[in-house]
Amino acid sequence: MSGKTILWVSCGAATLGALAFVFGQRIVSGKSEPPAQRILLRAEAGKFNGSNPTLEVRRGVPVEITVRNDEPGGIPHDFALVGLDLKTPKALQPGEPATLRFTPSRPGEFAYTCTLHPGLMDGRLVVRP
Ligand SMILES: [Cu+2]
Repeated sequence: MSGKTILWVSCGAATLGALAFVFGQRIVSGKSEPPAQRILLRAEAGKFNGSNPTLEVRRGVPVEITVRNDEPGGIPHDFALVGLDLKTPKALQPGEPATLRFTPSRPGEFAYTCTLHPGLMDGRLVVRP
């Protein structure tokens, strides 16, 4: 496989991951309530969604991040948004989900991680203005 092909394959996988997982918007009936920005992160094979994707959300719009441990073999994971002081209440055992809800009040970039596997499950959350 040439270097060019490898690059194309990894770009394709990253794009698919971003499309599949970053935005799942819910339609609500009331005009005053903005739709929540819903994100599903599956912890599997020591990564979130296969590639620790950059998550993009908008300031002032509620966010729901559901983290599910899909790791076979009894390895626990958690999820923390560094700098936003948000974390799953405990380590998640295989098959266990947890949902974090918050409304970002300022734009910026924040690191996310699994505190049990630092350096392996690290990514970024970007809050757009
Ligand atoms: Cu982990």
